[in-house]
Amino acid sequence: MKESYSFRKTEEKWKRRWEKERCFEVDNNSDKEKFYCLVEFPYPSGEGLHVGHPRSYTAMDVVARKKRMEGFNVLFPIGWDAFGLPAENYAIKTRTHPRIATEKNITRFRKQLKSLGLSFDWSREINTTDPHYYHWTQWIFIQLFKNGLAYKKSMAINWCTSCNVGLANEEVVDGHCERCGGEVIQKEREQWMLKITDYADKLIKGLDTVDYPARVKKQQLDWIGRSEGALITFKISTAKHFNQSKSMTSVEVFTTRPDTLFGATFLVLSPEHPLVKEITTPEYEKEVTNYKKQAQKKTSLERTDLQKEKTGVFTGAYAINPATNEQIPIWTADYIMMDYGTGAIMAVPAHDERDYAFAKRYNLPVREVITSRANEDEAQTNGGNKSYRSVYTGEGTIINSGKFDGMSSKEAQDAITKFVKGDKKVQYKLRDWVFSRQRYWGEPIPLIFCQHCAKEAERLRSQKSKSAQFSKGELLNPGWIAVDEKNLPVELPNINEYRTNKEGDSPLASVKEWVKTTCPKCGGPAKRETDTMPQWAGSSWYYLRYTDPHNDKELAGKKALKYWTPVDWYNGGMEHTTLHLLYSRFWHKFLYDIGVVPTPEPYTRRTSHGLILGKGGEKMSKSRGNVVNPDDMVSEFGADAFRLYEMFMGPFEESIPWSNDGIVGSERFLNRIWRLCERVESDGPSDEEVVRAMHRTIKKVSYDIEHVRFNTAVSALMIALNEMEKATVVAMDVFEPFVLMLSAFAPFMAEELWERLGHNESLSAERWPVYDEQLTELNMTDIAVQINGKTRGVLTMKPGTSQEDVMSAVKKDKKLYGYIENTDIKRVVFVPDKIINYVIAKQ
Ligand code: ANZ
Ligand code: ZN
Repeated sequence: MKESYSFRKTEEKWKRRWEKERCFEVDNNSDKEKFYCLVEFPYPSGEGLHVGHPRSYTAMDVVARKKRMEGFNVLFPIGWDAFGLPAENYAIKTRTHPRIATEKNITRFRKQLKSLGLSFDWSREINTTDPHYYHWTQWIFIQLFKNGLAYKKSMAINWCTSCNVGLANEEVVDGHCERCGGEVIQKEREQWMLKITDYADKLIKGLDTVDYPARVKKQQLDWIGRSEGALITFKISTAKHFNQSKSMTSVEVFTTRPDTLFGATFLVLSPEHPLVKEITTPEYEKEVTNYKKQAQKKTSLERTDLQKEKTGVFTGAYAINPATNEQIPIWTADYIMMDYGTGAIMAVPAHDERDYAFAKRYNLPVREVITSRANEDEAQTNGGNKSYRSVYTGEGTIINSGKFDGMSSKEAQDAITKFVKGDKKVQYKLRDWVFSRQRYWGEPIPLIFCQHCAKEAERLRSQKSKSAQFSKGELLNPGWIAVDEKNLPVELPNINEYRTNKEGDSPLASVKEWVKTTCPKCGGPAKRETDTMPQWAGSSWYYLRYTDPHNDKELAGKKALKYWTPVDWYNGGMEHTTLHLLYSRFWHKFLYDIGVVPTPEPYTRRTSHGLILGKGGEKMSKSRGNVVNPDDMVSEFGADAFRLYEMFMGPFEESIPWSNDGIVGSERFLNRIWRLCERVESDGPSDEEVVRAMHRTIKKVSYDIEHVRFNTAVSALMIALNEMEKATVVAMDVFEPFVLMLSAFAPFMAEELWERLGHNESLSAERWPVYDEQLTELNMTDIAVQINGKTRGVLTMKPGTSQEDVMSAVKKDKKLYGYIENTDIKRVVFVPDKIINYVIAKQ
């Protein structure tokens, strides 16, 4: 009955059976303990699946399959993050509705994923562009709006000149659009913003309660960028000379080092700071105006780069240092950004690198106000000559600061802030989330503008009265009224011109009959918001929808959320650490605060996979011609070999180049297993050695899967196969557990083998093998090595090792061999497994 393995037949057969028997569909009502295992759902692009996708999916499939066999009720869902620019750009070119292209792409992706034998619960498939889904995306937005977390703001936004779309800072890479590479300029526009900054501290604190890799936590912390400091006010001493308006009599700076205030020898304003125009004296006007124009052309990266030479110009105006009462000059320089702190700084060249470089260049005074022992020592070794070889930015003791001299710089922070009546202030790098897109293929923002209600809201707002009639958001944004929740979803109307107009309005603005509506509040004539949401919206809460995907009353039922959330294990790319992960944690925390979800964090554990690179180690891309198509791999080598190779290719978290030899190796491994099956005896036991080897394998594979070491788990299976091949008797007692473990990685072949071993049911319902700790211990014995009856050392050897083999082991041991080298051995006494005694002639 020698029959070579046909992966094609086997894969077709089991795909059909799993589907027919609904092996991987899960019930929300179960007594079993739950395990929620999540992968980042894909954007169904026109290119189809990339070999990078299955790395994450297969790994989580291995976990899901193991957990299921361990008796957990496992939720392992999949869906489509399907709003996005490629489908829209395609629509602009061809005038086909993006839905059509999207549906076609989804059909292809679905087929590809199914061919890989991933044990997703397909009954829970979701699609962010489905009105049944975005109904709830819009609903969440309305809750954010009603709670005052959404506001409209006119701002200079990043504008991609080629997509004609506003971009979030994150979507701009080196002054170019992250998606299309087009040039990005600044454009003034009204945008909906989400106040993620209100959640900055919660987002930081929550990190203590979750199991994320250290580098992921660090990236989130850096992105939020919390700084404690102070706001300090400087009077402008020259103001009275040319204008008396109150706003320009002083300037506020943000500093993290108020302890250095006595060393502040000049002020610097960002070129965009509104005061620059007002305070600049006539003789410096031309220079300042020119400088502002130059600054506009630079990206923020160019401006803040520490290596770049600092430039700036004097405004002609002066301020008073509130600590020293000295008059100090006010400059404007582009290394100061308008969107951080107050857009103005006190420059302390003695203790800040950038200020120092600036002061040296423009010959401004440097006054040292902090000293440290280390600094002094350094000066000593320099022949006592205290020159500024470097700027001392650390903590130390206050000097040159009047009554604060001698105080530690730490203490002086508060003391000096108080002395000048400054305010303590916490500052974040995190910005509010620009939530508007002037695009068609996104969720319509479910708001309506009403002139009539605008007046009423303004009136209530100016009286500062709370209103039962208007929500927080409606008072914050007079005239903007939330769509009645009963009327959700606000569906995208059908159109055939997908371009933004010249003003940069969304294509929806041209659909007059859609825009025209009535106010949900007063019934008067009103207009719909025509901006749509960014692509990040749908993915900010999708993991909640999977728990109850067909619910049309709520985003998900309370019971389902209580049972399934939080997600136990979420794997995704490092590129999503700062945006997607932060956005979804923000929405989740908000939903927790309003009582919609039962836990404060969405994901208990997060892991990240590395990229799969092209053959030479370069990024895979069409233009390099190094893209590996998973379909080709599956049809040539089979899905199991493909999966095994993706897991075996290297440490999961590292980027690894693809190699076809590697997948050939996986195929060979599978064929060896198939051949071995033929000599498996139904009655055991197998050789003791191989039984022990299998227990060790179970231990290692189980541990490695939990610890993201999929590659070493596969190599443990390979070692186990070698052991089985060497054994004289291989029976069911070792082969069955082997097949069960294999099923996590190569489920098709494992099912087929399981059937050949005489089982009728799919092995997905079987139990994950367990090991006996004692049997995992290496079976060894200690042999005492004696010289004339005196023990000189011990050798650890397998039981039953012959005298000859023990003697050659002694010879290989330098120390032991030293005792018998060049001696006259009279005889050797050997007690198997216990003692070897060399009787030598006395010298
Ligand atoms: C005086 C000072 C003295 C400062 C000193 C530092 C060292 P982080 O930690 O990033 O929050 N700063 C404030 N606003 C700025 C802006 N809009 N653009 C560029 N720089 C700005 O940094 C806070 C420090 O960065 C602030 O503290 C300020 O310089 C500068 F020995 O004030 B510091
Ligand atoms: Zn109204």
